[in-house]
Amino acid sequence: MRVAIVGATGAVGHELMQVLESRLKFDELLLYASPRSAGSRLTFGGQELTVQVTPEGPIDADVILASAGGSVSKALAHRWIEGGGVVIDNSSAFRYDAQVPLVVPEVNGEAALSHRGIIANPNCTTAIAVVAVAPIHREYGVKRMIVSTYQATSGAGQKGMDELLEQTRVQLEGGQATHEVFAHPIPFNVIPHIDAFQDNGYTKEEMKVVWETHKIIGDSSIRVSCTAVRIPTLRTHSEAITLELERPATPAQIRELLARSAGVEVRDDPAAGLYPMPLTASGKYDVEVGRIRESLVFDGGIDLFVSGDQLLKGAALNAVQIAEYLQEKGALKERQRV
Ligand code: A2P
Ligand code: 11C
Repeated sequence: MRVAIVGATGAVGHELMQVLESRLKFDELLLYASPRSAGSRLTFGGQELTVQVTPEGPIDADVILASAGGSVSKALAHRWIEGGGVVIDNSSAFRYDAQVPLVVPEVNGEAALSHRGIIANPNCTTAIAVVAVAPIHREYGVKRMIVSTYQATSGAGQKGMDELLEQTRVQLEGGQATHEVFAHPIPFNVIPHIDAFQDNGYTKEEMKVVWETHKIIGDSSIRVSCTAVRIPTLRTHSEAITLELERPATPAQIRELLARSAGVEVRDDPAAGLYPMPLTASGKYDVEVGRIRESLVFDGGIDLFVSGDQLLKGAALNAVQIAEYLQEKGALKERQRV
């Protein structure tokens, strides 16, 4: 089996290589990026591989993990799969296309089997939320879901992390922090503005949480509202989530349910200082869930807090899990050499 990464030099590309090394069984890796990086060398499994310019035609690989942005995927993904490979796309280019499955393997893995060459990897904020919320929905029926996010700078890629580090240094040295990636200077700030504002006053990031939660969980009757906020951390998105439920649940029942749910680590002992945080969730495959308590607003409802490494479960890990799922189910097509 041959795997290709498009966007190999980016923040998610870097994580894809780490996750691939530790998980998927395959024989050969192809690395692609923009012409800026062509010829540069990256190490994988002790070997140096050369980054090539992303093809504008078929890619000779069984699985193509794409993370080079929506415009690149939109323009080229249909060409890449002409050789019979499947694209697992980390951008938002195809997520809302009815023909394209949007997959979090713990929640709706079987949806991946109906792909027609392209499978979408969800928005990171949504992926992290549904790992915790989907088991609760299955057992207790979620009626309403209110989400407030605390999103790391790496959500905006390597350049987001670079801006946080550089501008923090500028500010600590007495200078005036500037901004290019974010809407305002990010050091010592929080910014309630991720992606473009829509006509309804919500941002696109916030609406992605609504649209994608519906598509992944497969129930568009859930009322979802989100406020998405950028904070000055490097990685891992956190989210405060309030749920109104069809059937009342106690915090103990939710703790017990989540403790046996795939992809979740219950970290919930506030008296001992144990709750989800970027500090502990970064680098982990599981999403940390804690602060599980009775809602004071919805009778029988639940409040909780999650922290999930959005470069992993929100991006690279989820994409590799989809590839693993296809491999396990024998759902990868016989590749035609191109
Ligand atoms: P490059 O490093 O050559 O610019 P991030 O999300 O961290 O910003 O990374 C984006 C990734 O997408 C990088 O690997 C980047 O390559 C790649 N990329 C950006 N634009 C293009 C393009 N037009 N064609 C192919 N790859 C691209
Ligand atoms: C952020 N969640 O933190 C965004 C990045 O839909 O794949 C991911 C955007 C997406 O900025």
